[in-house]
Amino acid sequence: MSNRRKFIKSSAAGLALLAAKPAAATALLPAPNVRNKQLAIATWDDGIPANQEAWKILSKGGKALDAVEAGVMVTEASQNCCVGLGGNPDRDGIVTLDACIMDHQFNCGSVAALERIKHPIRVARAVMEKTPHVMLVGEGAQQFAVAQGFPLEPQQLSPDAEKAYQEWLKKSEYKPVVNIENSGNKKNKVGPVGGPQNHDTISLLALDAQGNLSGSCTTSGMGFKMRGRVGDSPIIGAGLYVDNEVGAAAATGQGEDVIRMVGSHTVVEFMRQGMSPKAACKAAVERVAKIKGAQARDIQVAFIAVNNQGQTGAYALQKGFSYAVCDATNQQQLLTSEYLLK
Ligand code: SD4
Repeated sequence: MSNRRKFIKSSAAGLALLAAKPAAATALLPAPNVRNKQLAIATWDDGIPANQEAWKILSKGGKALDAVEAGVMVTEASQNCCVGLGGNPDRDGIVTLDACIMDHQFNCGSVAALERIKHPIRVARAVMEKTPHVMLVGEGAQQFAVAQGFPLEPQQLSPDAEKAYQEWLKKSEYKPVVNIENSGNKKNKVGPVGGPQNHDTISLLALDAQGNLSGSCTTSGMGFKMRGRVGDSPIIGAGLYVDNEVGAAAATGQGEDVIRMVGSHTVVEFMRQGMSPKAACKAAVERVAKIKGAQARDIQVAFIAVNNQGQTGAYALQKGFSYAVCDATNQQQLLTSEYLLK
């Protein structure tokens, strides 16, 4: 057999293998005591409306996977938030979106540098469910989305993003400001984008009535990034990780520094060692601080986490990180995270 035929044959077999979903081993069964203890935890103030949408599914006994997708779709579509097509563009003036999703059986899907698609999280889920791959990027991701029936939106900045971009062009200086990636901070000369909320990412983790965990993360990325730049948000293990045997975690903040220490996976591994969700988030933040040294003051990194007992927690490098937790007793809870650098 020629090498080429051998390659085609073996890669076809490989694809079939990749397409097969991981078997539901006993280890993946949820802890029995978390059944019917549904909850959602999400980053930043926008976590509240996202959690509320997720709760509509969770409270009826629906799947965590459906809840985390539906929840962040609210944020992607919101005019008051910088997540999605209303976000700031890259240096060439083009909005590029990143998103990923992961379920309780290590199934995961991701898109990066996706243009002109309103709901990247839905495309990430389609990558997970309809391809043998985990991640599609750029033009290929867009081609896949169109083939799946997602409409191409106009290549056009929102009025706020256009204003911010024109302002940014005057100096063309790339300097993300802690907690203000896309905000109306005038000192930053970035200008107001998207109204009251000032973040360009949302991550949402959910526990469903069956005791299963899932997570999602979606972003327009850092405003005025280099063309082609991809942050942590669509990287499984960095922006998001779910292991039903242990828990789930997600990140927000300076993506490069989350990727460096594989943030969300690190949080889950700390929980595996017995740490509470908050302690695990704190240990991961301490690792970021150690790696960055004096430069840690120039960035924000924050994590949220839930363990498979239904306990939640969060921790941030700097002051100013908020997160929302929603369960049967309170669907509107907005909490202020503790932080490391005082
Ligand atoms: C990124 N982690 O692209 C994202 C930015 C973010 O709130 O979280 N903003 O690096």
